[in-house]
Amino acid sequence: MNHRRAFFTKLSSLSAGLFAGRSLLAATPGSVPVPVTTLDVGDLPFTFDGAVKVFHLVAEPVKQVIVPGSMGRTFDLWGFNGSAPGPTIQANEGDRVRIVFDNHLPEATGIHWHGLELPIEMDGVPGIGQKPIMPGERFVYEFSLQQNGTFFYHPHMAMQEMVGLLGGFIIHPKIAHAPHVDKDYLIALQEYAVLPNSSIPNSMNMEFNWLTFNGKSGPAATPLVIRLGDRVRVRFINMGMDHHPIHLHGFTFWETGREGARQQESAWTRGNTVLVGVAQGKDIEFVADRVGDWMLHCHLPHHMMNQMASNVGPMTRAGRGMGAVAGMEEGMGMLFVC
Ligand SMILES: [Cu+2]
Repeated sequence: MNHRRAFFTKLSSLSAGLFAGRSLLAATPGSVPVPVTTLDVGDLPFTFDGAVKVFHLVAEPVKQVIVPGSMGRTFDLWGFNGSAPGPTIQANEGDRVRIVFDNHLPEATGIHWHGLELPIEMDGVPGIGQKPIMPGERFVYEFSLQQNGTFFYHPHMAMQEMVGLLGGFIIHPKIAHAPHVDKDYLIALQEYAVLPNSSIPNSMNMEFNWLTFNGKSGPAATPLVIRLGDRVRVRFINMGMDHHPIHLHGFTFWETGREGARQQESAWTRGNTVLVGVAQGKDIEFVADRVGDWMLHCHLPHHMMNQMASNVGPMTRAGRGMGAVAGMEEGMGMLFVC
């Protein structure tokens, strides 16, 4: 059995009655968009002030369990509202949103709404549209949403993104895109440079040895559980140092959207690997027409093996080499022990 700590998440396609046989182009005009699910993270709650949706976002140090258990890892990151990535903001095209932001970080920041068309004062770039938000300070963002699509939020201060500060921002269209999807998921891709005897990311490193899907690495990422016959959309967002070729086993998908825009159907492309570039979002859709536990993973070799940078050990090398959570002393240069 291969005990390599491969990064992956499983996509379980479960049999549940008859396969409906939906065609790819079957549309449901006027249907309401299904909510987006961000497994292992959840949504940022909101209240109403009149017609304004009010969210409360807090940037703060967090302890993020990347892989639980005695062989697992917990990282000291910066996140939002208790997790890294932060909770997903979901709203509708045409909404007015107010985001009350509190900076509980030990340094100044500003929150950028990546891809949103809004006034310069709301763009979240300290020193240009607004003053830096100092530790302990509050800043209130408020703007109207005139687009729909897959967006995200992150600080616009050097390297704060590389220690966890990212969150999804989904704007639903007034009428669901056709064809209707049964499941809609968001997966936030983040990567960290954390050596075996540390819990703090080195944001200046150029070798990022941990990749996370919604803050978890394999085998801890929660599977996407899908019924046989479901049409599924998966949205990826990437805020890291690498572009991630995300590969899906067993299915051929359509790439239907990219950051901030649904593509016209004539521009959709067919494939099984979607390259999610830095600062990009990509939407894919497919029909789950066969059962199984299907892999969904980044295909960069280092990103299939967490903590690849300085150790490959007994988990992959028949009892020799270094365990995935041992010290640096035992591990350097053990790649070709066999
Ligand atoms: Cu990758």
